[in-house]
Amino acid sequence: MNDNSNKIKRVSTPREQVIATILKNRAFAAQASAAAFAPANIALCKYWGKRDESLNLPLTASLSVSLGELGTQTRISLTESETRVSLNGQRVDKSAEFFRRIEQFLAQFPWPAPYHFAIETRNNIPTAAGLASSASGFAALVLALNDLFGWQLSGRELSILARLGSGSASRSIYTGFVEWHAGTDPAGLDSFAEPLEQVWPDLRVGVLTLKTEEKAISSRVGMKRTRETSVLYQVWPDKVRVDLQNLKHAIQHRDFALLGQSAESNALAMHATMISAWPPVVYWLPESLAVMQRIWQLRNQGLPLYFTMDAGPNIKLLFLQTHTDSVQAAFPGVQVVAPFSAR
Ligand code: 2P0
Repeated sequence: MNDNSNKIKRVSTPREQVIATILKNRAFAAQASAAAFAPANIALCKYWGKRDESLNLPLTASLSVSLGELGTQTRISLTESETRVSLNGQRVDKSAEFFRRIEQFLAQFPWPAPYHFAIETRNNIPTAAGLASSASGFAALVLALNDLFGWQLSGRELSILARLGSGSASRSIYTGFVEWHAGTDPAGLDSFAEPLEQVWPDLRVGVLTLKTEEKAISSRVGMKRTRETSVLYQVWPDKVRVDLQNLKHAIQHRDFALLGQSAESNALAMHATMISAWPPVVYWLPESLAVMQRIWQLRNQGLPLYFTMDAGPNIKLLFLQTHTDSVQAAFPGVQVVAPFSAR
């Protein structure tokens, strides 16, 4: 072993360089504690596939709607001793994946001294059930850090930091309809989310939780495998381009049929790319398909009801406020969310 080995300065990673760029000239004087909420978000046009894995840079743009009061509340403070994390009131073991992801994320910041944190995080959505809890989790953490240190970062900077924790977290910095621009910069300084100005007070999202256990294949692994092995993935960017354009048109003109069809078709196309990956990535359960078939049946009978799905078996229904009773009658367990109602 070379005696000089421990004197060689470690080369900073691309992530550390991006974080250092964003935090250049920012002070690190912490207040006692800070807390922030970030909403979960459901993509109407999905993020599926990265052009850069180390920076969570997507191959395509995506567009989401946030889930109102469903999301993550995080309180953070500095501690003298080691970093502690609690999730929903339970201390998280240091060896747990949840702890390690937070610890690794924080380790990339240019702290002036070895800081330790006490982090209390609460999700009111099932963790890792395909309901985007890592998105609201990293967004809430970044918002809380910004508050703790008084950095006063812009929305764009917050979105980039959150993206480094989890891609979809870039969108959870905002409420309402949010577009995440793919960007072309190798460092990803142009890959951030922005809110759309339009609101749609009558829009409803119905969360149908069919399974709350952790999934066998993480989205990170699933999207990498899909990009590398699925022949259908080649047409995914074209599909996204069309759906994104139609979704924006639908939002602008409150054309619900166009919104529903674009979102449902986008989700099914994403799942088609996964199913054709090798080994196949299949998140559907028999119950998922049964729900889809019921939705198609109801729609044939005249109910304007559509759905979207993420990297899990759960289904999110899309409908308008006026059809809430019919949807609840058909799906008694549904949790109805009004993304644009006042909090
Ligand atoms: C989305 N998903 O747009 C898509 C649809 C899942 C299916 O964003 O590796 O947890 O942390 O960037 O953000 C889930 O992916 O992945 C996701 P990483 P992330 O909501």
